[in-house]
Amino acid sequence: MGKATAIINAAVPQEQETVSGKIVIGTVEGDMHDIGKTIVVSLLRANGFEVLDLGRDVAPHRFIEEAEKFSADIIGSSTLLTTTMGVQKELEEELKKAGLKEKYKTIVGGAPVTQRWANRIGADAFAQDAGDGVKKVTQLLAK
Ligand code: B12
Repeated sequence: MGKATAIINAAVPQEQETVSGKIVIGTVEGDMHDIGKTIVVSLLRANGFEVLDLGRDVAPHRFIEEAEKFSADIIGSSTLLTTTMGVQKELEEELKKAGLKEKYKTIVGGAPVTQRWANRIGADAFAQDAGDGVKKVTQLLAK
C-alpha cells in the first residue's frame, strides 16, 4: 500500500495556480496509519488546496500550533484505530479551550470514523473517502 501510494502521488498533479483554501492535516497521536490520509492530501492538492501534511502521530496541541503558523482555514485529522479516535475529541476540546474553535473548521476521517462520531465530538465535517473529503472541504470553505 505504501509503495502504491507513492506511485499515485507521483501521478497526481501536486500544484495549481489558484489556492482555494489552506488545510493542515495529520494522523492523530498514537496512530501510525497514514495511507488514506496521504491519498486525501494528494487529492486536495490536485484540487488547488494548499495542504500542510503533518504526517502521523500528531498530538492535538501540534495540530493547533501548526494551523496557527500556517494560517490554515481547516484542520483535518485521520484515525484508523478505535483506541485513538478519542484524540480527535481532544483536539476539539483543546480548540475550545484555546478560544480557537470558531477560527478553524475541522474535518475528521478514517475507517472507524462516522458522521455520528463527528456530530458527537463537535467536528464540522466528516468524509468517508478522499473524493468526499474534497467535496466537504469545499463546502466548509464556502460557509
Ligand atoms: C495497512 C494497515 C496497517 C499498516 C499501516 C501502514 C501505513 N503507513 O499506514 C501497518 C502494518 C503499519 C499497520 C499497523 C497496525 N495496525 Co493496521 N491496518 C492496515 C489495514 C490493512 C489497511 C488500512 C489502510 O491503509 N486502508 C486504506 C486507506 C486508503 O483507507 P483509509 O485509511 O480508511 O482512508 C480513506 C478514508 O477513511 C478517508 N480518510 C482517512 N483519513 C482521513 C482524514 C481526513 C481529514 C479525511 C477527510 C478523510 C480521511 O479517505 C481515505 C482515502 O479514501 C487495516 C485493515 C483494513 N482492511 O482497513 C488495518 C487496521 C486499521 N490495523 C489495525 C491494527 C490493530 C493495527 C496495529 C495496532 C496492529 C498491531 N497490533 O501492531 C498497528 C498500529 C500501530 C499504531 N500505533 O498505529 C486494525 C484496527 C482495529 C481497530 N478497530 O482499531 C485494522 C482495522 C485491522 C484489523 N481488522 O484488525 N496497519
